[in-house]
Amino acid sequence: MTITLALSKGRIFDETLPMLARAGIEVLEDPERSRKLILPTSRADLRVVLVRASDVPTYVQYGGADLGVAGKDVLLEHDGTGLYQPLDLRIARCRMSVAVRDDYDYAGAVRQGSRIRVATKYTQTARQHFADKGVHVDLIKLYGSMELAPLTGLADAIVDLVSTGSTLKANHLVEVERIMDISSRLVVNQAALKLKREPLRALIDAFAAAVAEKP
Ligand code: PRT
Ligand code: MG
Repeated sequence: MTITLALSKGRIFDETLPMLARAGIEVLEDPERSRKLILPTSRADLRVVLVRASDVPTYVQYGGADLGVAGKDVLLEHDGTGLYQPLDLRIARCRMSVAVRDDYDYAGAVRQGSRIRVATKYTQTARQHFADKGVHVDLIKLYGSMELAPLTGLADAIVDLVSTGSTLKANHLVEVERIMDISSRLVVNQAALKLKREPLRALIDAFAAAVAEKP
């Protein structure tokens, strides 16, 4: 019975690696050097598949992978049917925030009840956030480089992930609201959890032990 773990290249892969190592599992190929999308591990019954970060829930939901690691940002935009989320891995941490140009009076616009144009990849989360605040927004869906939107006049504000804040700073943007803290979660296919119960439970427990060891 082979188990397939879906990861995205970059920070999620890099931060999941040490957690696997604590469980005695080594990924046998480096995704930055190889063009392979299926990577063997030191355990014959476990393989890693590399997918786009936003595709991880889809792979797991439809059984293309038994489990995966996905950011809360991605999961909130995805309909969670068929996904079991047993664990916050506390990796790839950042926050989701509202940011504007440093010369834009966000508080004033909100106070006056103006309609604000907001560009984001995270339309569900943004819609919910502004609805909760009673702020009227027009949402513009983007797939990347959100920081550019306020600089070009496409939008008044963006909703994006912030980690060090240096991307905002480099583009003369300021964080005006923190919406929520973000970290990556383990997601498991519910049908697989029944069919491959023993090995999946063991893996989830190993991840849980690795999380518990984290400072
Ligand atoms: O890059 P790609 O388009 O393939 O997909 P992706 O951007 O969804 O993947 P990836 O690997 O970049 O991010 C995977 C997950 O890491 C996200 O879903 C988040 O849960 C998490 N994460 C943690 C982050 C960041 N920190 C982060 N800083 N994802 C993105 N960023 C970006 C942010 O969007 C902004 O452009 O980094 C920039 C800000 O960083 P600072 O340090 O300058 O503030
Ligand atoms: Mg990225």
